[in-house]
Amino acid sequence: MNHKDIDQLVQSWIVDSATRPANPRVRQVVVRLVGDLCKAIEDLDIQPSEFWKGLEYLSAAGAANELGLLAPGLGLERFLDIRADEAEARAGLAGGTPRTIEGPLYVAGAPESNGFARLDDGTESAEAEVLFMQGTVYDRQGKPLPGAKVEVWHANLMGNYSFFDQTQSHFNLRRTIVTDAEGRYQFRSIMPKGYGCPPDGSTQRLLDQLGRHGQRPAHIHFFVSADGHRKLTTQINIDGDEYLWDDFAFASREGLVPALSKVTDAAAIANKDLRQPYS
Ligand code: MBD
Ligand code: FE
Repeated sequence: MNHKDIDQLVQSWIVDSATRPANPRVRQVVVRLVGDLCKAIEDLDIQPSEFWKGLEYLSAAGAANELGLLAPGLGLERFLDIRADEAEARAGLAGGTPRTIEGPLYVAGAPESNGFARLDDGTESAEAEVLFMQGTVYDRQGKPLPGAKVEVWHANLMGNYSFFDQTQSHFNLRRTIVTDAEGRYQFRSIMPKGYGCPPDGSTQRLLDQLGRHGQRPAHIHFFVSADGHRKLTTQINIDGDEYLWDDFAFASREGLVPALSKVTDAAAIANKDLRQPYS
């Protein structure tokens, strides 16, 4: 069947047969998606057995709560960000720290503190490298922004996130830091390891069929928000990670790989108050 006939068929089924008030936006989106799916079935000669296999796949992915992992793995979440960048550029609002994807592992309600927080609960201190990070939140005019909320979350040494990994304490490696009078935040944590999709999960099963891995480089997530300002969703990547520019979720961007400085000298560590590093 040609595409025009498919469009007519879908129109007759979904639009013309409506006898009750409809949600126009939902109808518009559904008509488009069903039409596109029928065209793909036609063009690719998708067999009924393949169609049902696809439905079973999506059901299993949903039942395992993996749709939020599948979306970034297929580049869909990154695509939303590309569009958001384009919209900002059109509005003349480009600039500042680049955005990147949120991913499926944020949890609201992390403990809040002013200026500084320690993120880790200490359970991996024996094996982990200590990590300090500091920064300043600026408004669009480049003025430091006191009282901004910096929400931070990242994985542990196993690449796992608290709550999703029930072996971790609640809100381990998750904090909200309110910027100080100079717009600054700082935190102490552990150097995270990269995340890998559950090896037997739905997302990895599909990635295997595509010949792709399911790894992310080590990274730290941020929401930055303040009244009267747009919210920034972003991440930083840890430089040197083997997956730095080979992220299964396509979240790596220029400008989101900060310079690291490694402090190994015991005396320097002992003498330096790493919580007050501003000059
Ligand atoms: C993650 O930790 C993540 O940040 C994304 C985007 C997808 C899967 C796991
Ligand atoms: Fe993550």
